[in-house]
Amino acid sequence: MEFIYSIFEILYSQVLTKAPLLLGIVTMIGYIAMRQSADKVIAGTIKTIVGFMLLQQGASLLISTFRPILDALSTTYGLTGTIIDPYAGMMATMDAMGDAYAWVGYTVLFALALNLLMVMFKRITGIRTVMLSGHIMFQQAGIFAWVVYATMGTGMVETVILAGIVTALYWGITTNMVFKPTEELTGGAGFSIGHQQMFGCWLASKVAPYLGNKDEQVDDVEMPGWLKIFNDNVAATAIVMLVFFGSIMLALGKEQVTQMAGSTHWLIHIFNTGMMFAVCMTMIVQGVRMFVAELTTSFQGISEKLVPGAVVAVDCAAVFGFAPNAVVFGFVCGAIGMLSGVALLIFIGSPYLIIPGFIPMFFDNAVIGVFANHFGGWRAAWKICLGSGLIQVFGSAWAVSLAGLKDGWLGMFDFATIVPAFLQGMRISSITIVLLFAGALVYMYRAGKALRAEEDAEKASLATA
Ligand code: ASC
Repeated sequence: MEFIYSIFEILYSQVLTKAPLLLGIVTMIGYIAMRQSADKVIAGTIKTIVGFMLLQQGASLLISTFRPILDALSTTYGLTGTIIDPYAGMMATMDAMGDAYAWVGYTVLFALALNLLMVMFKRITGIRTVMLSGHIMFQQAGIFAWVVYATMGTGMVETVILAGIVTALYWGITTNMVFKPTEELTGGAGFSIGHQQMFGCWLASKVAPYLGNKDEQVDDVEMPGWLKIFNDNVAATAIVMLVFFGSIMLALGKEQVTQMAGSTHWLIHIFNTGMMFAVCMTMIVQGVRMFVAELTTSFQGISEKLVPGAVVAVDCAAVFGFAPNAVVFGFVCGAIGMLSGVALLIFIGSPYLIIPGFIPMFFDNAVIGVFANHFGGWRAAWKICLGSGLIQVFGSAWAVSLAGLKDGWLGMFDFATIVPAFLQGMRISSITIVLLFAGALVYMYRAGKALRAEEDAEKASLATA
């Protein structure tokens, strides 16, 4: 048992959850199948790896620069409540579970093994996507393990098995649901989203056509006069974020900003911070373009020459390059929704107060904005993102009231919607878990049927070609 665990652990931590390496391997296999020359195979593989690493560096620089600013805002104004942030949620589960937190590692590995099994039997399960964002998998499995442990009082083996199944169903089904919309958005790049708001993105893609017009994309809006500057993505990001974070920093007061600025003048520091957002976004967009260009071509090789196989589900920032202005637009509308949500919670005297963290505020609303914009243009995007911001706050307050994790909650869209709904069900009766499994089986039955039809049609067309 120990031995199998160690082998799987190495595979998991060194290859499966190293998205750049894994995508590099996918590109390489695709190009080899297409019988490309050695230089093309090597250059394509390297550009996939470097592109994805660039995306990851941009995202982590964004988080390390902007998270402290939002945190400082709540400290300065003495807001006490539950911070919604995936890492704060992870710390809260660690504290709550104590020594039992070690079970989370087993839950991740068991859930990943189940997800891989679902894909191996994809003609039956209909699931072709594997969740591979390693840092996120721990955050999510921790929440599910805690829910099972706390509501059912189970021991290690039962907790790992039940939480592992729930986690695997969440990964497999939601990444699979969002695969088709992601394909449409990326023009067939061959990956899916494996993050924290797959249900949210799928929902946005379904609702958006009713709320706006697909032909009015954020990136295509023609601005009049000097406002034309907003048609340029770098300028638009820098200006919008300078105003947004500039206002927050001014609200912190000169003294605190001077302290944050170190040897730089506080006004220059505010200016630099606004520009920094555009720096990070440029890194992400450039990285996305680099690896998507390679992956899209090589993926044709995989699906034409080899049997269409598993699809990797990766970080949500992977779609940011497809509509950079929608990213900024979605973020701003979502942030307005979240801040209004907090004001409303205070106004109604809610016993559960939520402190918005930067990660849900930016990454969730930005990616939901990209989907909403693609399927319903800017009119759908502002409505959906305003709504998603409100939902993140209210849904998280709902989750916190049920989960008993007051110090931190994951807070991303799916964890403010489907997870509190599951928690509410579990509070009413443990039968909920049986209902969940039944629902999952129905989904897989239907998805399996659709996938078999699709694969058989593809095979038939290849045979005639
Ligand atoms: C998350 C999380 C992060 C970011 C990152 C965005 O949910 O835990 O570190 O989003 O994955 O690129």
